[in-house]
Amino acid sequence: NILVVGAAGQIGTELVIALREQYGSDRVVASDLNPKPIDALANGPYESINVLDKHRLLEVVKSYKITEIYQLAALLSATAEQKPALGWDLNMNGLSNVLDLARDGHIKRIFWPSSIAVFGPHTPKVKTPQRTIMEPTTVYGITKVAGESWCEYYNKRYGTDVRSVRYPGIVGYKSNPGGGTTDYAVHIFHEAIKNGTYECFLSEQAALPMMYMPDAIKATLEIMNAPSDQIKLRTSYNISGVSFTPDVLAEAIKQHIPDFTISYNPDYRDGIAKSWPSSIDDSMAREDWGWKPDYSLERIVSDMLEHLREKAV
Ligand code: VAH
Repeated sequence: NILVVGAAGQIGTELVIALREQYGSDRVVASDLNPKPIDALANGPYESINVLDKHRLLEVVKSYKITEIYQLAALLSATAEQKPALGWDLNMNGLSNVLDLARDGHIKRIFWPSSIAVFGPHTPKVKTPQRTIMEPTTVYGITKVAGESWCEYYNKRYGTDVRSVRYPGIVGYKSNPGGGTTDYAVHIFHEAIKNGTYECFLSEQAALPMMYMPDAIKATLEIMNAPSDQIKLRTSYNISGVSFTPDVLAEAIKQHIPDFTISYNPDYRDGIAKSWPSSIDDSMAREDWGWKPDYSLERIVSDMLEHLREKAV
């Protein structure tokens, strides 16, 4: 059976939905800090877990006969800058607790998300290669670089079958983002529909690698279902979807909502965005396990607006 830790997060929620569709609701246990599940997680087993509590983790693994864990509990880039110590503790020790379950033979396979946040101001920004200068300047990015090497160490030393992708910013309509620098790319759609205008916390030229949630979920399930010998990288794979700046996204929205307006009021998150790449080279993921994205920016915008308008009525 499968356990998703951090299931109430932006990606976790949609992963649970996709995994329950694929394997049946009863085989996918959703977990997060809150005692009760959010609505989207209520159609199957749910347990309250703090990923820092290794005894609680083992208790749930045993009672549900868990063989695979998706470890998504973490502080994202913006929040971790506000709480550096918690960011380090949760992001590193949460990962360690799950890796130790595999090392000790309690589970067989782990998915752990890395991020384009592993890259920093000295990394080549365009078509950032799989192997290059890292030097992240955020707490979140530091924990992701360390986490990637930690995963590779567990794989090499203990044979731990842990797999990982470096998510770009993710855009989706079934869940809300929580504390990321790329969250503007979700908020803008809600504001465009509700108020016809959006004040962006990044500057208009802040180009970032982004991906539609269906592509992110596809990549996650593909890397987890690939035969182990195809997973040549046990740090984390670059994956990419689209890249855009806030003003390009705003223009694409205006094709559907002509009088939509955007204004810019950059805050500290603009500095984080400027330290990250603008586009990613994902050729190794394509070669090793057949990755390729389906969604263009135009399709993302029309699909987001269509679904959010339905929800808004
Ligand atoms: C964040 N959405 O903004 C996350 C992600 C690449 C961005 O890591 O922190």
